[in-house]
Amino acid sequence: MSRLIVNRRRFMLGSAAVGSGLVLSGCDQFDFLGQRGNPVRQVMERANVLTYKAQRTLIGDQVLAREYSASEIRQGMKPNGSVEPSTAEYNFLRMQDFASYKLTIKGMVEREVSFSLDELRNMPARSQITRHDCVEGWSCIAKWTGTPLGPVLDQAGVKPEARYCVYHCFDNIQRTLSGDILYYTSSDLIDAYHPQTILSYGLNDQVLPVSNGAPIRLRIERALGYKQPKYLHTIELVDDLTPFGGGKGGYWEDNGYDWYGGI
Ligand SMILES: Nc1nc2c(c(=O)[nH]1)N[C@H]1C(S)=C(S)[C@@H](COP(=O)(O)O)O[C@H]1N2
Ligand SMILES: [Mo]
Repeated sequence: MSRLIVNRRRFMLGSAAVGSGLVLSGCDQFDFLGQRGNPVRQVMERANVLTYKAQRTLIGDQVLAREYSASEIRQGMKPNGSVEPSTAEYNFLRMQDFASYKLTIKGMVEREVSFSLDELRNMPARSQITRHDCVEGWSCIAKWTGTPLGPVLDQAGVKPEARYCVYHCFDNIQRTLSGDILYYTSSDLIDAYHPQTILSYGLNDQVLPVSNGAPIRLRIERALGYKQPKYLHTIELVDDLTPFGGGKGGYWEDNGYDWYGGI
């Protein structure tokens, strides 16, 4: 147990260092984390693995996130990050009310499969009222409706060597001289198959609005906000996260946030 406490302390030190970096250096806020040999980053990376293992051990695989009652929904879901993707591909789909949208499951699967919005809406549905926690320090309770991801993955047949799902999104979260950076994140298969992990198309009993990720956004209820990909179009099964983006398993993860992002 004392080892765990020591590791936790190191994790806190790592987070504190990142926090002050955010405040102090404005636009260059994440630059030091881009240097692979940076000692702060190394401490954080070790700490991330430790917290992941500690949380998995302490919390267990299938424990549910707390669900709330309808009376605890106090406001609309605050939109955050990308709220209106501007890529041509997304605008084209949006113009037709997502009639030609497809969610694709590919990578380490027996067969690549794609589903239209109607097909997803006709699959078994689940609703859950949960609290979304953003690392920026705000929370929102909202009702999410969608179809559980696990059975959808089963239709593709996940190969035994797959270890992660990479979630690819339509929105250009950042524009750089070398082109748009599209939002992505990833999870392990435990979170992908968790009973509350849903491909959500409904929010507070309405069709999911564009600002919150239409037509499909994933909910991984035991994880922080940045692990809840909006504007999702492809789920890729992989055994290695390093080939994607900056190699850390997600847009925010590439910029220094913890990969697991558990709460
Ligand atoms: N595609 C995409 N997904 C995303 C983001 C984003 O910018 N683009 N932002 C993330 C962050 S940091 C948060 S807090 C939530 C916000 O979701 P909301 O707009 O429904 O509140 O979405 C997450 N998923
Ligand atoms: Mo967030």
